Amino acid sequence: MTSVVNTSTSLNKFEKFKAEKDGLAVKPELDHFAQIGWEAMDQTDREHRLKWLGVFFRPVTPGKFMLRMRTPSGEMTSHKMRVLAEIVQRYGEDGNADITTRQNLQLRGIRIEDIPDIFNRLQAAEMTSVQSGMDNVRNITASPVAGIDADELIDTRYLVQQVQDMITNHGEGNPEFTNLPRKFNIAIEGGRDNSVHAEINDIAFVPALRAVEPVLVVDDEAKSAESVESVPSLQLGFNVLVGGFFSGKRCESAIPLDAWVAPDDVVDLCRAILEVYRDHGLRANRQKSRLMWLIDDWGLDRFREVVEKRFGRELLTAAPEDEMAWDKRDHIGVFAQKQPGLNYVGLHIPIGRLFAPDMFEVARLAEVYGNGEIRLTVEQNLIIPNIPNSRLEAFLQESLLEKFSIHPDSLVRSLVSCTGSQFCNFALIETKNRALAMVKDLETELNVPHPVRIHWTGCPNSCGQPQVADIGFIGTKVRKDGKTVEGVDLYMGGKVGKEAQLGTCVQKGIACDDLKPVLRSLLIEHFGAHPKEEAVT
Ligand code: SRM
Ligand code: SF4
Repeated sequence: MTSVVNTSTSLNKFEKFKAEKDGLAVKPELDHFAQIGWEAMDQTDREHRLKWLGVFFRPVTPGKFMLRMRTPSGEMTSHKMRVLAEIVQRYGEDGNADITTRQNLQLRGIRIEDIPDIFNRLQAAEMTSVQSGMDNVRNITASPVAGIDADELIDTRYLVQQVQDMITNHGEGNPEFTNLPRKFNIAIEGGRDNSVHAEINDIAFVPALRAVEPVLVVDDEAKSAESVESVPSLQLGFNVLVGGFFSGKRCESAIPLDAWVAPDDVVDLCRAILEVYRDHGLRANRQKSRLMWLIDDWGLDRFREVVEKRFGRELLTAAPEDEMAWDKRDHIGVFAQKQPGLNYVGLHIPIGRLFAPDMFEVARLAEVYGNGEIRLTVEQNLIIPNIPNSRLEAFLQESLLEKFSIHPDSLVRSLVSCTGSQFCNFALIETKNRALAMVKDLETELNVPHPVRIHWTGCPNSCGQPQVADIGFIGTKVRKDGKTVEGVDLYMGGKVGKEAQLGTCVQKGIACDDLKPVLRSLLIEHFGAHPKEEAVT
């Protein structure tokens, strides 16, 4: 079945080109594109439709494309990492890879003439980049320590994979879901600490215990007919949240659908919600097309009813409480796994940026000390799991840990940044390098007792999730000394974990050149930082 597209005349330009030719239709044309080169390609194919395959034309670096992977649950292997390292290695200084805020990888420097070969390599390594951009479901996130966390409730990795397989037809591309009204985010949390930022996804599954079908229990002691009673059994499943999103015009936390599903129903519920969104989502104005706009339009009750109909069976009401009871962890450092004698080690990757030699080295360490597994986090860091106690000391002596520390300083530790103007044409400011330089500078001046989550994002699209941060910066342009210069709007108060809430704008239009002292004062006034010389005296 292909998607049902609204044919109203008020279609915006994106809807028009999608109706003319589906994004996936460029897949069989890749050899041709490789032969003719990027300059000779049809502009819409090059700048838009290729994103259905995860290939992003970068107007900032024309001819050097970005390739956005799909990394369900942030799960990688040393083999996959090596394949990606080989891909970026061939582009020399242009080649690198960023860990993204959806625990995913984006490769840079890619030439269109290499795409057919790259896609063959990805397929051989069981990787895909399909449907990772534009009006598709993005990388599906989960706890980065799923399956190894001693305190986890549900290992959700198989569910994440099944949902991805349903949406992408096992990585081949699935025209059923390639014409959504807009992008779509799904997260499936199985731990206690909301490691996925559930509240900022269009659909989030959060672990919850619910009483289901009463069962008959015989009281063995009394062994009488009267002692037979009906008690509900508690089952671990998920409460469902819907409609969370950030956009330039509006940011909303997801709201409860008042539904609970057993793990076995997760795939079907995702399908039902996606079909409802695809067939009824608003398509006239791209600024008003995300799922929450449909929920607003219909009201939550009607939305739930229509979803239930598609789901094809009764949706149970939500469990009264979910099980996300912990503060959020950042996973940096050494942690015992649920498997006795094994450890996972979280490495801090400054602003998420990796180069080919780093990637080869990460792959080597994962193989030599662990079992080859690697995990990515939404904080743009990575984890090497399955390191036996006996190998831990040797692992911690490896020189890569000098670059990717397990005990970074408090400011750099929780620093997150979107791509910014180095590669992104939406950017109003440079982010990654500036963010890193500023906190490094401040770390030489201040003692900061606890990690402070500072998130930078280059424009109001909020890819760097500034609203979940203790301190968030959104790039903007400001006037200073009669000139237009790079600046930021300052956000504060984002809370993550059990009672997550979005931060709000507390100050607008600070020129980046004036920002360091502002940040310094915030750290001293709100986060217990002390100037270093003061601490000494
Ligand atoms: Fe994003 C568009 C980068 C996570 C909201 N995002 C873009 C584009 C594709 C714009 C473009 O074509 O240049 C950026 C690519 C720049 C580049 O070259 O890297 C871009 N977004 C990113 C990444 C790489 C930021 C990062 O450094 O980690 C993240 C990739 C995630 C992934 O692996 O798929 C990324 N973007 C997000 C998030 C955070 C999240 O998902 O938790 C958001 C906010 C949450 C949300 O979507 O509700 C986000 N990106 C946007 C938006 C605003 C969406 C909207 O509804 O208006 C855009 C613009 C758009 O879609 O029109 C956008
Ligand atoms: Fe680009 Fe803006 Fe997203 Fe940063 S927030 S990656 S500048 S679209």
